[in-house]
Amino acid sequence: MKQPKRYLITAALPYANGLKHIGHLAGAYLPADIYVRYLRAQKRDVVFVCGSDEHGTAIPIQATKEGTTAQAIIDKYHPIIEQNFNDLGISFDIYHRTSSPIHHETASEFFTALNNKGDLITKESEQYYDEQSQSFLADRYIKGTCPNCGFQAAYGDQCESCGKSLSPDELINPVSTLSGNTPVKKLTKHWYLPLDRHEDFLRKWIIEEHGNDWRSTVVGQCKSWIDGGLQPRAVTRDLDWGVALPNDVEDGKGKVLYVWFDAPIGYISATKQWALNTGKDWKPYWEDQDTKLIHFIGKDNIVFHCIIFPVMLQLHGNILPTNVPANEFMNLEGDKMSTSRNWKLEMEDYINDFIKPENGGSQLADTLRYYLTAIAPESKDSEFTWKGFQDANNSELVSIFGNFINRALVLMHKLCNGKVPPLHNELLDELDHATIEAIQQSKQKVEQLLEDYKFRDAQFEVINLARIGNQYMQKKEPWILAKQLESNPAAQQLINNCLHICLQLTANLAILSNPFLPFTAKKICYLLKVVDKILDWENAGSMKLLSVGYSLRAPELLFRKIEDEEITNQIEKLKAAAVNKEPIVTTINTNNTQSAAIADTTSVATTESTDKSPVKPEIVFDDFAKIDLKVGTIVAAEKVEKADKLLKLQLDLGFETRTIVSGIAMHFAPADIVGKQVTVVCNLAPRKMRGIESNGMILMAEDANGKLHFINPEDQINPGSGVS
Ligand code: B3M
Ligand code: ZN
Repeated sequence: MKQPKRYLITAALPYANGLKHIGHLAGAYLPADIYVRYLRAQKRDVVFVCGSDEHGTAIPIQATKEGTTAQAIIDKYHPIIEQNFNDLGISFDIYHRTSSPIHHETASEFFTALNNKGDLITKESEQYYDEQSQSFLADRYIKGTCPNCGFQAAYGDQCESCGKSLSPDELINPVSTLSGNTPVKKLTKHWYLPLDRHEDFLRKWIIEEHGNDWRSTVVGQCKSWIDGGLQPRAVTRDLDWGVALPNDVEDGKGKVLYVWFDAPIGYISATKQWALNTGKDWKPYWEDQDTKLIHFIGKDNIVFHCIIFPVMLQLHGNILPTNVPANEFMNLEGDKMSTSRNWKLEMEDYINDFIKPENGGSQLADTLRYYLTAIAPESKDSEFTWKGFQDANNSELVSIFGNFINRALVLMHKLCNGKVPPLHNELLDELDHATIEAIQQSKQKVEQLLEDYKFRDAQFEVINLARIGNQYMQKKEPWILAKQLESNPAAQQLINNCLHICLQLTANLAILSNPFLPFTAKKICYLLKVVDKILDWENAGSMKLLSVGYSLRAPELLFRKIEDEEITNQIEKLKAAAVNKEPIVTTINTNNTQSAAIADTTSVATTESTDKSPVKPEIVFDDFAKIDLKVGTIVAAEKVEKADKLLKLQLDLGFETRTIVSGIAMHFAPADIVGKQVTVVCNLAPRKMRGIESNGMILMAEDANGKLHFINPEDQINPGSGVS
């Protein structure tokens, strides 16, 4: 196979609107990093770019939630995310920002180039406009009733209750989240990328050229997009946050590029910045056909990387991606990972709980890398469980990989004077030969799997070599041979052979594991007293990595055991932090408009976030007065089938008894709460949960550990009494 001249590897640019979780890590960054580390070890010319995606409505929306500005949000999250990646060994050559001037310039020029060539079309259309805040409303700023399921707080682009994608026009009773008013329709002009013009090109390029070498999940998704007929796609927005349209564009004032137009261009601007930093030329990476461009992403980004961006690249005269090895999703303990429901493990949390020096140090970064790769969702969704994490660590990394290397070093110190023993070729038996052969063949196997983006299988081959080493040592039993030394001095030669092979195998493990477990590989080099240069891929398979007579360091444990208690704590923490799906009342505050209280299922304060102000933004009395609070008595409670977290309650409100579904099942047994009084939000819009209509919400206090407590009148009072 002919090698390309250079590689450009990208990993999806994470939105700088919050911390990222291990689903993100497993989806894009970790496989990309493994691939890049492998290419670097191969001495290939490779650049690995990534950075924060700092535009789109996600950023100002988060700013509203945190009561601050969009700029403050990106300035807060960009460095944290970058540091988190670094702590987990993700080795970008540059972690850039789309808010940088070089990116704004690059994206703006890209737009101009396409626009001037007639590759974009313009259309006028009526869009929702908020007269009070005098702005057009992005999809996320409009809420209304979902036409599909009746959920009353669906967004203009998606219903979070039934998952259906929507357009703002489909919402029943749309409301602007900026003012709480009904928006009006107003004419506006936008620029579109006419994807329909490029169907033939896409079909040929994806289905014919790459139908066999790209993942079937990726090709399948593209095919269904193309078969469904491609539509012109708007690439501009009426928004005040993003890359402004160039000044000379007629009617472009007040408009910005759609975030999905500018974000992938972020790969190009990041490459430019990298080139500036290193004195290199960025152009061949995006213009020379002999560059292999690989986008690592999660499956929700496929259409952007396989259809929209390639069309843009093609029109702009850039190279196209060689492959887009998108991953499916990783679930967590039986449920989809979700930021809004706080059902996730953030990189930051893992780092604090496991990687901080007092908790285990960088080796524990490798443990996470190992487990995430072992369960990588390469062809279908997979599942992270804490038990699985513990097992992978304890029974594979500790018992197989770490144990083998540790025993090899201990025995070498004990039986060979702390030096690499010689190999007595004439005494090698079948098992020795088979083991040497396994070492030599591992390189080829791991290499082929990595070239095919099969990271899960590739890592399996590495651990398998350690397993072979373990079995080999177990069969050779050098410690038994040692006991025979007095009666049979020739036994020393057999001991030498065994440990020589085990030590060469150890050095090979360092090379082969390096892309996956970089901290471990480094530590093995330290123990073997060899320089990192040994990790060059071409050295894999060699039986001459350690010279005879070379003295090695005393062993140190590579991995520590993960205790049951740590696992139980993590599971408890996860459950305590999870947000039930019940609507809660949040206040959305905007700079120049009056606040409006609206039901929101996503903007929920989590028990753990330390980054929020202790008090929500100020509201006026009228806002508070809209909420009808009454005391209710729980007269019946039962579990909701197939929903761990939900209880179905009957609340006596004096004037009526009504059903409320509440996410408190993890905290209270139904029998224990019947008869108790609670405060009820009575005028919250009804909402269906698991097929049961919930008519209101009960209020509870939540302590720092996520435990819920009743807040009720000191003495029983008449149900239906007002709370104010
Ligand atoms: N920020 C979406 C995401 O994080 C988006 C990726 C951009 S890649 C150019 O899923
Ligand atoms: Zn719906």
